[in-house]
Amino acid sequence: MYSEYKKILKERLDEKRYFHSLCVADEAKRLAEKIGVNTEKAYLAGLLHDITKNAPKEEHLQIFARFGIILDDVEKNALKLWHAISGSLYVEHILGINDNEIVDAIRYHTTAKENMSPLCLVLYLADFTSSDRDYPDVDVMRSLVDISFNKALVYALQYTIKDLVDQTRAIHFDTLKAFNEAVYLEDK
Ligand code: DGI
Ligand code: FE
Ligand code: FE
Repeated sequence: MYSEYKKILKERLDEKRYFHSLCVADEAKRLAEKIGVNTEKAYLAGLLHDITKNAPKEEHLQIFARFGIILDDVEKNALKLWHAISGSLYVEHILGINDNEIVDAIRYHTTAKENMSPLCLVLYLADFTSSDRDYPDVDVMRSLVDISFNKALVYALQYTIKDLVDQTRAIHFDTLKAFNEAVYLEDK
């Protein structure tokens, strides 16, 4: 399925990132089934979510200029956040995928945000639990996602925020707002 997109991804991504994209697509489909989200959309969002991950800095900047994107201070200083923005623009305007939910899920797959759509949440979590992932707490994340998406969201954001603090890197407001909202929901 989606052989045209896979061909483009193969050209744009290194082998590891291409494999990661296939794994996230499969995981997004699996998670989508659990909560009644359109599985084809979830697969496609997973497949394309890192499409600009291996792009050089200049290509991100070109895309931002072309579509009038102005980065905020945190984004300016965090190159790792750029591929979510440029990737969503690439998917919408260059691949011509006219699906707001898919474009939005890709846009926020790195920071998450407040009030995420079910598809957005599925993609955010699938990026943490895909079969290629191998970080110290991956087993905890995988068991949490089978219990409660919100518990898994709290854990993923907690893990990300702790890690950023340890590395003395700035935390995006979308990340913080997503964390606060997920925590409030757990406390209810
Ligand atoms: O692209 P992937 O590696 O599959 O995963 P991703 O898109 O979730 O990117 C993960 C990276 O993004 C990781 O190095 C941490 C970084 N990141 C996530 N949220 C924030 C952030 N970096 C900063 N500076 N601030 C954030 O809020
Ligand atoms: Fe990413
Ligand atoms: Fe990813």
